[in-house]
Amino acid sequence: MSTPSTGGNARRDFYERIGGLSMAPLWEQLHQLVPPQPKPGYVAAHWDYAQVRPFLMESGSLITAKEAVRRVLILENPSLRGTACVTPTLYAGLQLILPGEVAPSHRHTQSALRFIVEGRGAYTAVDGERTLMHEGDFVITPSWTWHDHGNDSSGPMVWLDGLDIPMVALFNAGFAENGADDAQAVIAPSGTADARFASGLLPVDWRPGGQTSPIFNYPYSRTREALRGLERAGPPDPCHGWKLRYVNPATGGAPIATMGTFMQLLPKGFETAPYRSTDGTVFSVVEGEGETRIGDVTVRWRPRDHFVVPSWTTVVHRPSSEAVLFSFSDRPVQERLDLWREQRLVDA
Ligand code: GTQ
Repeated sequence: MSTPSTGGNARRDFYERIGGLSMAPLWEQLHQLVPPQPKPGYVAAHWDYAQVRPFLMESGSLITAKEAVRRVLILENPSLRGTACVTPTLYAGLQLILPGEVAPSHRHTQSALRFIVEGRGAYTAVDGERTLMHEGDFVITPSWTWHDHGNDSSGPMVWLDGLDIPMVALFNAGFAENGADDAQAVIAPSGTADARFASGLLPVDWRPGGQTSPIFNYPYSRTREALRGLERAGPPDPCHGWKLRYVNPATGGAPIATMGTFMQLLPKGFETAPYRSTDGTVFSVVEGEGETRIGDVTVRWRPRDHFVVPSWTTVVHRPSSEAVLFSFSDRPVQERLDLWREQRLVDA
C-alpha cells in the first residue's frame, strides 16, 4: 500500500520536529533493527601468505618492534576498512618480531591470543613468566596482564594476533599502561604455569579467580597428538571433521572469556556438510591444502593462509590433503548471552 502523499509529508514534517528533540520513529527502521535472521554486513575474505609475507618482511625494515611497540599488519575485513575489524567483534593481525628485537612490556584490558604462524623460539612473557613459542602453538595474554615479546632465535617470528578490541571498544572499557622496562623481570622459571595447571592437576588450595585460563601456552605438539588420537577413535563429524575446543582446565570454559579457539583435523578428500553458526570466525591454516566455500565465495588455501567466515554464512571445507585448521570467534560471549545458534545442514 502506498502512503498518501499528504500523509508522507505530514510524517516527514513530524520526523523533523521530533528530530529536534533527538528522537526518531522506530517504524521507519524496525526491520533493520530486528532482522528475521543475521545479515552480517561484512564479507568473507582470504589472506594468501605468499602475498602477505613479503609486505610483513618489508615492514621489518621500515620500523623496529620497539618503535612500533607492536609491529603488526592488521587483517581488516574488506567491507570494514578503517575500523581495524576482521569481524564487527574481533580484531586480527599478523605480528612480526625479528631476531634480537623486543616488543616492549605493556598491559591492557583487551585480551589477546597468539597463534604461531612461522618461526620457532621467540618468547612471550606474561606476568613474569616466559614461554617459548613454536608453529601451531596457541598462546594467551589475559586481560590486564603485563606482556612483552622477544626474539632470541635466529629467524623471524610471525604470529596471528586475535584480540577483542572491538568488543572492549563497544563497552568503552579500554584501559592500557606501558611497563617501566622494555622486558619485564622474569620472576618464575619457564614451565611453572604448565607444572601447576597443565597436567590434569591443580595446586591443592587454588581456586579460579575469574574465567581466564592459568595456562598460557597450549603447544601444538599436544594439540596435534590429541587430534591423532581422535582420528584413531572414531569417524569424523560430518560438519567439523575431528574438532576440539581449547579449554581453561579449571573451569571447562574457553581460555579467554571473550574469544573461543578451536583446532580441527580434516581427512584428505573429505567434504564437510554445510554448516553455519552465528559466530563470525577467523581461520589460520596449519597443515594441508584445500578450499572452503563461504556462502557463494570460494577460497583456496595453503598453510599459513588466513580467512574469515562471516556470521550465519554457510561453510563447506574441501581439503585436498589431510588438513589442520585453527580458528577463533566470539562464541563464548554469544553463549553466555544465550545468543549463539548453529545450523547443521546434514541428514540425520
Ligand atoms: O601484542 O599487545 O596486534 O596490544 C594489537 C594490540 C597486538 C599486543 C596487537 C596489541 C597487541
